[in-house]
Amino acid sequence: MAALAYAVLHHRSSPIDRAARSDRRARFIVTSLVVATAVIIAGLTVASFYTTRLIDGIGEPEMTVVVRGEQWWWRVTYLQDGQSAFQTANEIHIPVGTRVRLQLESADVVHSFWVPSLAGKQDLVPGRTNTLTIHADRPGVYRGQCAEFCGLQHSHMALLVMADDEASYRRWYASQLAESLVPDQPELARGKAAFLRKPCAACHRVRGTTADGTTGPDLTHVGSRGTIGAGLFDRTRGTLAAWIADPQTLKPGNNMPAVPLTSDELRSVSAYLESLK
Ligand code: HEC
Ligand SMILES: [Cu+2]
Repeated sequence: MAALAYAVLHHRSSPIDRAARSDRRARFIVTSLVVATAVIIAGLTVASFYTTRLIDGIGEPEMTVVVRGEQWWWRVTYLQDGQSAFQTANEIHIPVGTRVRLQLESADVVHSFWVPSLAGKQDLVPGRTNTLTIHADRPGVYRGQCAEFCGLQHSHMALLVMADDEASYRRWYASQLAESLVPDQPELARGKAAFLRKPCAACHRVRGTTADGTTGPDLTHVGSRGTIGAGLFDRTRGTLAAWIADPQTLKPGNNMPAVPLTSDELRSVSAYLESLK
């Protein structure tokens, strides 16, 4: 704008300029358009500044959740006294009306946390911690999406923020804090044994068992999640089986290889995971 103003005021005169200058109407139009543009842009800048402040400055956060972007899912860690209390994936439960600070990190490339109904975008940058404070006035499920192209399955990197009323949030928190359910049926016990015998346990943690891998999502309470594969499917026994049988066709390039299982193992492992409420 400054350069334009300089050019308008200090131009060298030429026959065309002189003709234009004599045309007061043209001059009036140019001037008013320049002024109008400047006023509009300045107005938007001020509005954007105060809106951002309003979103960020909703007060001191009352709790912190660590969200780590991974290709292509969200690792969510709840803290207690600064230590990890439990982990979940792709679904962040928050108590309604509470200011929650998200500590945003990345395991690999730049991702961007974006839940349009709750806050603006914030990048997750490897080697750096960014923060974003969110706050839901009404209970409900708020859908989010990675907003920075982060590789092949970027579009399958969705997340859900579930804003629960205080009582349901407390119930959910207590259930997540608990160790995994002990199978009470032969099929589930077979599923658990197969899960622990196969490479699954090297990548996934199921607290209360010997499975202690951290490459993939924590599955201690995978049966309590609404979705799997970062919003790819609703979580049912069928989608769990489909995912385990062939993750590379359903989400090509993702970091879970297909592990060969017999049909009985596939059935019982899916039933076992489904039972992990
Ligand atoms: C080499 C590591 C690795 C192995 C082995 C592995 N997984 Fe995974 N698993 C992953 C990763 C990484 C994801 C996340 C993929 C994504 O959403 O992009 C995942 C996702 C999942 C999910 C979806 C969880 C959710 O909340 O979205 C389930 C269920 C699952 N794995 C079960 C299994 C089972 C059962 C086995 C063994 C038959 C197994 N995995 C073997 C790495 C692994
Ligand atoms: Cu991403």
